Amino acid sequence: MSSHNFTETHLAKFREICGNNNVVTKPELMSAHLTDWRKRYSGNAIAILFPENTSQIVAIIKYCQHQKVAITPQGGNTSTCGAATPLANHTAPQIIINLARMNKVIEVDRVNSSVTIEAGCTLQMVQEIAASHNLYFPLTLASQGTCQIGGNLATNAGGTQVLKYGMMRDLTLGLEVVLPNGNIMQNNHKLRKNNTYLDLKQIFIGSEGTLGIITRATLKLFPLPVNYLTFMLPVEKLVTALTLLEKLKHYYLNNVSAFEIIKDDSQKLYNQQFPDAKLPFTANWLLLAELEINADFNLDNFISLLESIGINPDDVLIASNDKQRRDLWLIREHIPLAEKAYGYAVKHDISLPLGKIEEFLATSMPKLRKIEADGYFSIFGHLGDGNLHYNFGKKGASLTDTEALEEQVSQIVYQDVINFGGSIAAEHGIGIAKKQWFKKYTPVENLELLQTLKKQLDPLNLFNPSKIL
Ligand code: FAD
Ligand code: S2G
Ligand code: ZN
Repeated sequence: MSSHNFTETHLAKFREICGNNNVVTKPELMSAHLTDWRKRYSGNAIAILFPENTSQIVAIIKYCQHQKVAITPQGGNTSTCGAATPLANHTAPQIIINLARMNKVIEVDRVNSSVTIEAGCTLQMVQEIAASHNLYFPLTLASQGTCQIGGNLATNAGGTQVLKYGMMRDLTLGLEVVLPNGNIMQNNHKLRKNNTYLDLKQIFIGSEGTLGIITRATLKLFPLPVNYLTFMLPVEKLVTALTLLEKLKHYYLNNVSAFEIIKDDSQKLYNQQFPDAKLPFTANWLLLAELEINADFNLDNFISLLESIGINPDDVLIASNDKQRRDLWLIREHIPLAEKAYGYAVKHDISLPLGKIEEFLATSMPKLRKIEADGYFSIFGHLGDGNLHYNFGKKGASLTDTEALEEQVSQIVYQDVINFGGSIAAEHGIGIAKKQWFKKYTPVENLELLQTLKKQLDPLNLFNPSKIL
């Protein structure tokens, strides 16, 4: 049979399983799903499937196993490392399975402080559902309107509230996963304690679509914060910010919920791309931090804490109402958008022990400057977690320029990160973008164990083939 007929046979089967209107083949409807958010990677697929329930996914996967059709699971397609993009001219036929039509909220259990949802719910939907029950789901990403909980789980997403609430891994109680052999891994409980041997859900959190499809989850909910103290502060040296962080954590314990920084070059890009939304001030670093506070918060104590480490309270911009608080957060959320609007950059999502960050920057920046004298350093991110988005761009570089730069720059950055005991992938995952560096810097024993696990679960290598490993 010709490959065209094979395709027609596959499509007919997929339509039979999940209905005509849930099998998309029109190029104009497929295109947005075939390239990544940064427009760095693109691939092809014979169709995009939007199954409506777990049993349809089981039937699709069993058929794909039998016919050796590769599968790229997809959520909101906001991956920044090409993890949700099918490969270009892959030998076997491939499909995308997008969970968008599996977006039911199954249960909000107030007493248990948990919510059970289908994986296709967007992060924003879960945040809103929690708030409607006067509860809080703390995962906060600038992509929250689009990204799905399934993708957040498969990438173990982080974001701006990790400092207090942890990453997706820490926010999850239970998971339902359809395995590559079509079996359903039942682990979708709502218990905070369930110590029955290995915690299977943790194998799939961060698996980036390579070990099966996450179809349901039960997530932790938290008390809705009563109020916030949100402030922006210009700092010359990161050590000032880190000293402040230590003081705040000591005094306010676990209520320091966000601690973000923005470097001067990122501020310039922001001012250039969003001229009418001017920054309140510019400095070597801008710190945007937030405390969760309640009625007994005393502003004078906060001011004297600042003064105790030599910070002039007049330099601090404190949000006096919710609108000002939102405006400060919008600045932070728009930094990646400003970068994207400006052009391509060699991007890194790295983490380091907090005490090593300044030394790392002092070591790596001069080397990069040597490669590209007028390159810009757009550095921003989650300082409280030691997680920097460390992006190096050449003014107005094209994609090919950037790709040429990438090899040299990333080699320097990642080697220095490793030398300082850091990670080359703090929260975004590996995908395609970091595959070579992941292989280079992961101990061979670990790689062998990961490959054994992958081969056991997906012997035909049909799930997100050629990503990560
Ligand atoms: P997709 O991009 O669709 O897929 C991501 C990976 O998950 C792929 O490997 C895919 O195969 C797999 N996958 C998707 N759904 C499933 C499923 N149901 N079962 C199994 N595998 C699945 N990330 C952070 O961690 N912190 C941030 O602060 C942050 N900020 C961002 C800001 C912007 C503006 C953008 C564009 C992205 C940002 N991201 C951030 C990256 C991205 O939003 C996250 O990685 C997010 O979790 C991806 O979710 P998604 O639904 O878009 O997944
Ligand atoms: C963030 C966004 C993705 C990027 O805003 O914290 O994770 O552009 C990033 O690096
Ligand atoms: Zn981030």
